[in-house]
Amino acid sequence: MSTPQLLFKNRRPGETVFMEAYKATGGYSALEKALTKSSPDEIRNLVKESGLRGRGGAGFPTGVKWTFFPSDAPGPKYLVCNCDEMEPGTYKDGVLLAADPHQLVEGMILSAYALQTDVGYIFIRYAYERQAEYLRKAVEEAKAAGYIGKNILGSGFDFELLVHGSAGRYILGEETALLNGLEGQRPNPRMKPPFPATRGLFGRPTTVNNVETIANIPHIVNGGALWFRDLALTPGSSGTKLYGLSGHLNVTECFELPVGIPLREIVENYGGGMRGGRKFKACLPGGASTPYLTAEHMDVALDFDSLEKVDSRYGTAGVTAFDDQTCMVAATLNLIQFFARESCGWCSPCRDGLTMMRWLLETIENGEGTPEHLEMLKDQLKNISGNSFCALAEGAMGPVAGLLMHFEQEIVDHIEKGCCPFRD
Ligand code: L3W
Ligand code: SF4
Repeated sequence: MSTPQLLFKNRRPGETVFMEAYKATGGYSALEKALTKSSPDEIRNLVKESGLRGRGGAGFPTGVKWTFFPSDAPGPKYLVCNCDEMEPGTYKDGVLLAADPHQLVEGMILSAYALQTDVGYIFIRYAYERQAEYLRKAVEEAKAAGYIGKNILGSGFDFELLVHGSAGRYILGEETALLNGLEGQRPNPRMKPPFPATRGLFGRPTTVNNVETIANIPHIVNGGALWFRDLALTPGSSGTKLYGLSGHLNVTECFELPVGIPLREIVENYGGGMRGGRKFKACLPGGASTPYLTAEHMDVALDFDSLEKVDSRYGTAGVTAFDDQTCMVAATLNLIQFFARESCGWCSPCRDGLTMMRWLLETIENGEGTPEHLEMLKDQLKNISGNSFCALAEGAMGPVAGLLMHFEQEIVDHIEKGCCPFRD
């Protein structure tokens, strides 16, 4: 049975859907329905009952997050969409926005109505110039149609939506660094608590949600909570998910598939198997900060709970696959080089710990490692885990933990042979 296409309903290769085509397939019907028939409380309850969990990596239940937002508090309050997608192996939001930007715009207006806030920002990755241009056009079209502005559809609800470009560093995707960036400050992460829900942009209550999360809201309003839950394949999960495939697969595309689909289906059916007829060795299931899965995990369901049970994470569902000729030390080094470069330098477990980790992995990969280096790698993993100021360093430990959990023997082989066993 094929998966119902919600988010990719209007996706056509090389095309972008704007107002006329978006409306022709039911676009803005959820907004019209909500603003004329439902109270903000009813929309908030619907999202809670739908079981929607954040699609940006952490999987926090969206409806629960919205209950933290003090909708009745006087003064300015903000809704911010995190579109600073820069996690290696994660590109789903970029694909979604290149195909159908109005989905996010409609989702932002609906979410703002549910939260009762009158200003929204879409904070978009520096490199997503094309998507930013499409979004700005979609916002202008929505204004012209009376969906953004004063007294929207005669409901008395006002909403202003702004598109703001990011500065091009990974840390800006961390929600509090993003808020500093949006304020024009240096994007260091902020201490949590207070969470943005109580003290966010310009010190005011703010909800930060991912693009895919918000794009799901019009579909939940139209289809209902139960329908949305039933789209997932595993109990306790809900909805579809955008799976961005990359690495050594024959097909490296982005697919909309149910939450809970087994890894085997992703690799063998959608990914078309491994390139060159090689064997599957491992994958990052949800972006660069999630621990590896191996061939033993082929029948594991890809959802938040199932992946935690095997000591990994669902993350962003950006699945990067590695074949049996991949050196997992080199693959992990590549990721740590990225995280070490992108560290904001604010706290020493990350700034110094990732630098040390990069050096240890380089030493082992170059065949200069000793058993002491392996012990130091394990020590660094312990020292960094749970001790960094924000989630960047914690996330960077995902692949290192996976390396030690599943491929420690490969490290030992490097040390014993005095070279990388995968290099000629
Ligand atoms: C109010 C409480 N709000 C939690 C909110 C919090 C946030 C959300 C989740 O990291 C992960 C990271 C990456 N009162 C609250 C509360 N909240 N308790 O809930 O919070 P948290 O801290 O669990 O996660 P986070 O800091 O948002 C995100 C991982 O995602 N990841 C990253 C991908 C990066 C990108 C990118 O390119 N930008 O997508 C992938 O796996 O490692 O662990 O809103 O405020 N009591
Ligand atoms: Fe900065 Fe890294 Fe510390 Fe986060 S963990 S505050 S990115 S130094």
